[in-house]
Amino acid sequence: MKDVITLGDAMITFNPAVKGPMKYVQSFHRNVGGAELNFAIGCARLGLSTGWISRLGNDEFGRHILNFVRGEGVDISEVKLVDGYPTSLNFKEIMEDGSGRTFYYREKSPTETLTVDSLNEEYIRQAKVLHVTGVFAAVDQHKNVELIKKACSLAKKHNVLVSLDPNIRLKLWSKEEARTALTTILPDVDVLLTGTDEAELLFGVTEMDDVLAKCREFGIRYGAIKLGSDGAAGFDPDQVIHKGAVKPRKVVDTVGAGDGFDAGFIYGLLQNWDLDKILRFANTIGAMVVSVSGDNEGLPYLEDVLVETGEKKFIER
Ligand code: KDG
Repeated sequence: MKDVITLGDAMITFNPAVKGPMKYVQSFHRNVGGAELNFAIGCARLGLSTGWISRLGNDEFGRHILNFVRGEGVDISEVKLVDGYPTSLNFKEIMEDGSGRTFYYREKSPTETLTVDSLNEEYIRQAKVLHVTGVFAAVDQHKNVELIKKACSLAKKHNVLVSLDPNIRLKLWSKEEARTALTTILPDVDVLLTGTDEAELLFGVTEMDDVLAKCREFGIRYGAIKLGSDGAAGFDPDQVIHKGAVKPRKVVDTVGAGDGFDAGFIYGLLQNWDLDKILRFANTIGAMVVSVSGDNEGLPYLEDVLVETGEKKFIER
């Protein structure tokens, strides 16, 4: 039995060795990225049993990602290496303030070979949570939206909680395409973990109360609106709470912070923590992620988060 499963695209992420405009960067560090994969790694590091459904190119980069994910303790029994589709690449530009841009080379993603028929119902049935995001939906819109909808409907059939992070990447699709596609997924969503811009794009409203009303309309029971340096507002069936941000030691690279937040939120939900504690935990993880370079390198182990929140004493080993 898995606590959490997710499905998505991954890529080799080339992190710049120096900050500043990419056209002047001479060398890069080869790492791994992908929103859903970052989430899976975050969950696994916290101690959740986690599975990732994907396809990678049958090439050296694909094998590197597979080994990396296996090493993180994420179940890869639903990942295959496929011929004819090179593993996707992503070059990152990071500016001095930690903000950045991404340059994708993922026109023909190996996940194009992941079809509705390849979904393993049993794998979904045995999980507690299925996490999906708009990144995967956007990579191969027409097919992947159907695929995600099918995965969600199997999850609902077997009482598996569905969580969605819209994670809208406007390099991959237009606002209109994102809204239309993600709205068709919303009726199956139990947990929504979103940014403010994304909530506005999805629901056409900006005020928190209106966003929450929309969530309730769709039957979304839990969730959070990620407010960046203002923390997050969370809701459950009984309450809405705003929790201020945890100050990062240093903002080095903001990519992946939202995925880390999501992992923390789902972890807390599975522990039956109260909303206040969940938000504090998730915010702490977000702050830890931004203080390290890389999409998932800053994702903490459970013990590290507890040291950060002061619940555990740091023991030097
Ligand atoms: O959420 C972080 C991701 O955006 C990053 O790892 C790369 O999946 C990625 C993407 O498509 O941008």
